[in-house]
Order: sequence, then structure tokens, then C-alpha cells
Amino acid sequence: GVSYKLVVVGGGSGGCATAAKFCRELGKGQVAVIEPSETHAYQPIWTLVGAGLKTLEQSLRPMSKVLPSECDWIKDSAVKFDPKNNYVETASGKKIEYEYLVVATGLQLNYDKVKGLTEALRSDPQVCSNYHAQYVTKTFPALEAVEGGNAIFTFPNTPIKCAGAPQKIMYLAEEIFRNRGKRDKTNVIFNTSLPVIFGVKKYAESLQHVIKERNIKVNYRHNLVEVKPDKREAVFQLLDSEKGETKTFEYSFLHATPPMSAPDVVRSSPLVNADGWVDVNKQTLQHNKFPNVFSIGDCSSLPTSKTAAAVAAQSGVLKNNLTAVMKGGDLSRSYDGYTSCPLITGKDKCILAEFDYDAQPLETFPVDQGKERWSMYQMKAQVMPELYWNVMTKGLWQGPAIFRKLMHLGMGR
Ligand code: FAD
Ligand code: UQ1
Repeated sequence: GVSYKLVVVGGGSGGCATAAKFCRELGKGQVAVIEPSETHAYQPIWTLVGAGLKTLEQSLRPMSKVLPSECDWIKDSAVKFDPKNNYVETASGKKIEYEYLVVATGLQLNYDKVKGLTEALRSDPQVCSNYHAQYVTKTFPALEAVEGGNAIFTFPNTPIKCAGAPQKIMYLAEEIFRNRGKRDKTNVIFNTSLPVIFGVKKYAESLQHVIKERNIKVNYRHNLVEVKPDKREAVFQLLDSEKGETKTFEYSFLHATPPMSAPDVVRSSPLVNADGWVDVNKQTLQHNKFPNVFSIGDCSSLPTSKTAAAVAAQSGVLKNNLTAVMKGGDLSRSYDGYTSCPLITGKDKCILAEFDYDAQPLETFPVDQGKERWSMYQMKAQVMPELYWNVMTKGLWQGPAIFRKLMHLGMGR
């Protein structure tokens, strides 16, 4: 088979940023990216696509234009990892050998784990999901068709990417119902598997205020297990019930966030920990068993909230530490768990959550980011996409830590 200094599996946010950084360093012919998809998606604007504020097309670019031109793009899926023998096998049967490997496959969406959900997404116009390119375009028409009844938003019983997204679309929906004069007849309901609205106290308090002010009903520890599109019913497992009870809700609108995991090919490889995530050191990003392997992003075991913002911060640490391994130096940079979630609460409002491994706020701007702000909405909707396409995918964005330190002038965090 063919052989590379560095093989990157996955050409999404983490894979692309990583490939760009190392192509610049190592030059042509040294770096391969294994990635089957023709298109690269900027998933963070799918929340806005769902609310009719952006188009799906605005989130998509040809993979060929996003991956660095100096890398060899292997347009294929990885189907087997053999880290003892330093190769990856692809669906078409090629063996790709490497000296160093970065695993960046992102997450697999397990819609099929919820009975009836895939069928409902295909057959019922009132069932939608911002997490998938095919279903995100259903969301806005479905919102516009709501005349009353229960509008239900779900959060599954697994880790997910962008843990704020299942409720962001709810706030945007509530605003749409209100502006269309349908709010009085519509119950806005968040059925979440979690016991809290958000994992960081400061932002949870802000969101509780929004929920109360806008008369939203939150049911905790409710996990979607079945959808019956013929009757427009959704069945939730009550996670705190010892008898395994369920509760059925009628819906006129259902936004489903699917259960997620690392892709099956990753889960069945020798690379994962007991929970099925690529087993890396939470500070260095180096694999705990195979020192020439690193992982970045959603498929990794890094115990932070899975976002593109986190990937940006991780990419700087990965670049430094993998370069050190290549050159025989010390792994001197440490990831603090930085992640960010722009919690959009309306079409011109956003709470910009930023925090670390200890769920402590780690804010960039010298204002209280726990407040709903117009400026933070503009940041999310206008600035971030440009930053992503022009800087992050080129391997040149490592998160806002540098600005945070400048703006706080070295005082405090
Ligand atoms: P991805 O970018 O998903 O890329 C994974 C790549 O791996 C894909 O291209 C895939 O085709 C490829 N792949 C998969 N399996 C294989 C295989 N076997 N072989 C080869 N290649 C493979 N983040 C934020 O920071 N802010 C936000 O506001 C935000 N909002 C979001 C809203 C929504 C609705 C969604 C869906 C996501 C949101 N995110 C947000 C999360 C963000 O998009 C992800 O965390 C980020 O893209 C993760 O990067 P990644 O490289 O790990 O995975
Ligand atoms: C970020 O770095 C990032 O990655 C490009 C995002 O993904 C879309 C974000 O949503 C956010 C908020 C950040 C953090 C950046 C700043 C300037 C606060």
C-alpha cells in the first residue's frame, strides 16, 4: 500500500484544520486525508437554517476547495484501524500506512436507535432535525405550519455535539410562533434526558430566566424512545422511574435530536476506551496506548462539550504536541477543555457561553456574556462563518484564548 508521514481520518472541522497546519510544515505528498464526502458542511449555522435565517447552501462548500491543496485527498471511508501495524484500511480495500495518525471522524447520528424516528423524518412534514443536512430543511416549513398544539423539542440520552443546539431552535421557534400569532394556542415543550438545562451554572441561570419569561415547559429526564407518525405521538422513557415507565405526548411539531456515538468503525477498533471514544490524554491529546496516534474533536474522549470552538482550541495543542512527538521533544502544551456554545435565544439575541473542563466560565469579552446580547448574535451569525471558512479551515485559528488574555490584560482568568 501507500505510505504517508501523517494520515488524518476525517476532513471535517478538526481534520481539515489539522491537515492544513501539517501540510504547511511538512509540504506536498507527506499528508493524506481520508474523507468520503464531496461536501464540507459548516454545521453551526444549521440552527439558523432551521429557523429560516440562512440557507443550507450557505453552509456547504466542495470538499476539494476546503481541504489544503498540498494534501493527498483519499476520497474513501476508513473501515479498519490497525494501530499495531500502523495502517488504516479503506472501503475500497486500500491499505494506507502512516508514521503518525490523527483520528477526526466526528460523530455518528443514530436516528435508528429511536423506534419510528427515521420513518417519521421521511413521511411526516412536522417531524424535523437540525442535525442532518437532509432534515434541517424541513424545520422552517414545519414551524410555519404550526397552528397550535404541542411543539416538542428533544435532547437524547447520550453525549451530543453542540449541547445547546436542541434548545436554541426552541427559542427561535417560540419567537416565530409569537410573531405569527400562534403562540397562545401552542405549548412549547423541551423534553430532555438531562437533569439540568445546561451544565454550567452561570448560563443555566440565564436560560432559566428566559424559559420562565417566555412560558416554556421543561420536562427533565424525558428520553425520546418512539415516534408514531400516523398518530402524531412521541413516547418518552422517564429516566428516573424505576419501573421503566413511559409517557406519551401528542405533537403538532417535533424537533428530534438523535442519540449519537463515535462511528461504528471507530467503536469497533482498538483505539477506543470503554465508552467507545478514541482514548486520548485529556491534556496532551495523545493516544493513551499508541503514542504515534492523536485525536481531535467529537470522536475523542476529551471530556468537554463537543463543539467546533473546542476543536479550534484543541488544534493548537495538537499541532504543538504532535510536532514534538515527530521531533522527539516534550509534549509541552496542555488543553484546558475550552469550549463555547453560542446560545441563541431569538433572531437577534445570544448568550455566549464559554467554559473549561471544570465547567467554569472562561469568557473572551470584557462584558457579562450571561446576558442576552445583539452583539453576540452578530458574532455567531456573521463573524463566525467567515472566521471558519477563511481562517479555521486553513489551520490558522486556535480559539480566542489569545484575545481573552489581551482583553483582560493579564488580570484574572
Ligand atoms: P466533523 O466536522 O463532523 O467532521 C467529521 C468528518 O469525518 C466528516 O467530514 C465525515 O464525513 C468524516 N468521517 C466520518 N467517518 C469517517 C470514516 N470512517 N472515514 C473517513 N472519514 C470519516 N459548534 C460550535 O462551535 N458552535 C456552534 O454554534 C455549533 N452549533 C452546531 C449546531 C448543529 C445543528 C450541529 C450539528 C453542530 C454544531 N456545532 C457547533 C458542532 C460542530 O459542528 C462540531 O463539534 C464540529 O464540526 C466537530 O468537528 P469534527 O472534526 O470532530 O467532526
Ligand atoms: C469559535 O472559536 C468557533 O470556532 C470557529 C465557533 O464555532 C463556530 C464558535 O461558535 C465560537 C463562539 C468560537 C469562539 C470564538 C470567539 C471569538 C468567542
